[in-house]
Amino acid sequence: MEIADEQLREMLRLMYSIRRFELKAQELYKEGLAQGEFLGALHSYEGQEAVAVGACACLNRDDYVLSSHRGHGHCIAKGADMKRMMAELLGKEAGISGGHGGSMHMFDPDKGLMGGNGIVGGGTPLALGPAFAAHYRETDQVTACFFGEGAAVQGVFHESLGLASLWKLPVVYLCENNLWAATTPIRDNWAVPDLAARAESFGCPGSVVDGNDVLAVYGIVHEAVARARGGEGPTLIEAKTYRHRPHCMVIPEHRDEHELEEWQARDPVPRFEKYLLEHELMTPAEQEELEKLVDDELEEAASFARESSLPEPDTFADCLWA
Ligand SMILES: Cc1ncc(C[n+]2csc(CCOP(=O)(O)OP(=O)(O)O)c2C)c(N)n1
Repeated sequence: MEIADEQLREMLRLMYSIRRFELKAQELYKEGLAQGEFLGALHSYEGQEAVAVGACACLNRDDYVLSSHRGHGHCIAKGADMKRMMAELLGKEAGISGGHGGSMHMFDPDKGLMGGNGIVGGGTPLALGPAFAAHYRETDQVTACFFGEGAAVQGVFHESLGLASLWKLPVVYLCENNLWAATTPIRDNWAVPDLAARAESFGCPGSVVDGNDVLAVYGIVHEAVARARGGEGPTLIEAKTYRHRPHCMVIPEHRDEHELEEWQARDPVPRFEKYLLEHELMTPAEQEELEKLVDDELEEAASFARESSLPEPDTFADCLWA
């Protein structure tokens, strides 16, 4: 598995972008609260960057992504415009969903982004739609479906995997196991140590990967995408990772701080940055330049979002992509 140096640096740029986007989003959220606004739930992707970036690096522009409620990272990794994403967070007209969706409902069909979802596990059956369409039309498009370990105990997840496997649909089901489903720890959620064990019952391959290692994620998803394009059907992948932030800004934190510290020491972003520097795939000056570029881009995105206007109420019934 060869990845060009340029693509490796692009992967780091996307990881920086996701991390900075989340930090800026939290800033805007608190700014809103201070002004007496309530912006609803905001699920941070901070800590999970390697999963979205490693996986989406294996996809083409016209491949599809089904995201979840924790989906900012998937959107950025699939190429969505961060200015429009930031405007969407604030419910502005220039937002990626016209200000009608907010944090959990960002869509960009031109980039294959089929949206986030407030229903836990809701993306798993929806992924069958574009996957079936690609299969029926005999295109070679693949659908990647991201969901959490909490979604993997929903009945619809099992129905979806069974059907995808039976019909050999080109889907990659990617479970981001961040050990917590809101306040429920994994030990109270799963009777199996690894989700991959369930793959056999669906009749598809399953594997486990270190979700904080972007290159490991890339490697495993690359194989799954090749299987899907080759007509061999779905693959179930479990990426073990951790979210750095509390669940969604509005539910009190229940995690042990030592657990958080332990996982922060395995932070995927500095880990990949160190890899590129040590392998001389990037100079320290290039790294600084990249960070600055992303910081500037996020400042610009935040100003764009603040300055954009709210949508007119009578546009709420419009279909944005008809
Ligand atoms: C069907 C459904 N049940 C419950 C909820 C409330 N809820 C929102 S997020 C969440 C936890 C989801 O955990 P997981 O799938 O592991 O994703 P994570 O938040 O860890 O990324 C729950 C229970 C919901 N939105 N939808």
